[in-house]
Amino acid sequence: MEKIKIAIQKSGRLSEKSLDLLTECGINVSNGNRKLKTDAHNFPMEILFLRDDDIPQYVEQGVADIGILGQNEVWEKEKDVVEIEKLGFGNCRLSLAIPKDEIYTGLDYFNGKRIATSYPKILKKFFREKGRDVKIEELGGSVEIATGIGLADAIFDIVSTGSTLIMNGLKEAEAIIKSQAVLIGNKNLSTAKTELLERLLFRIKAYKNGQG
Ligand code: PRT
Ligand code: ZN
Repeated sequence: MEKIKIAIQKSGRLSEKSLDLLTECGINVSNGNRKLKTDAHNFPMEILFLRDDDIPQYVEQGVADIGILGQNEVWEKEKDVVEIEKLGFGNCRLSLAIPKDEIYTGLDYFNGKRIATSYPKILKKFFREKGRDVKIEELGGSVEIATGIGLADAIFDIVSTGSTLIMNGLKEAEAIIKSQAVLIGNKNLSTAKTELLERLLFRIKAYKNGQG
């Protein structure tokens, strides 16, 4: 029988909750030693454990049929995939933050400033739409230290509680966009896989309704 291949984050903030969601959908996954992939016991599904950054590309290429990841990664990667369903966990926002002693004067503050981020495409698009000129410094991680070491004047990063900003002497200037975990899918699924996706979605929606 055909199986639907789902990509979830191997280890990180969304891993546990992605597996929990499958469990809540009545799909049993044993993942003792975090292999690259494993089969579900009681649903025609194969689970691939990947870095979240790679999931959009794999789903676009059809290496995975569907995937669970943060919308922020979907937007940044700009791959040709469909957003199927919001999942209600992994909530956060993408915000511009500046050194705490600076006086924030609105978006004009950022004119000509250097902004460090791991989300250059989202940021570039934002400032293009707002008609402001900024210099974007792309960083793979530890964006919150960029102002402290003199690499940038501001940062654009994921915020949830805000404590990382405070710890690094920063304050939130603008929350640009909200993000949460979503289910994405390949655009050309076979009929059999589409039916499996429908069965999964039915269970996800039932679970979300139960959650209120
Ligand atoms: O290894 P891999 O590439 O798979 O993982 P990753 O390190 O890229 O991602 P990971 O596990 O950190 O996050 C996965 C997804 O969780 C993100 O893409 C977001 O969609 C979502 N998410 C939700 C968060 C947060 N909340 C969050 N707080 N991702 C990151 N953070 C970080 C943020 O970057 C900052 O450093 O936590 C810090 C801020 O948290 P507060 O609470 O101090 O504001
Ligand atoms: Zn990542």
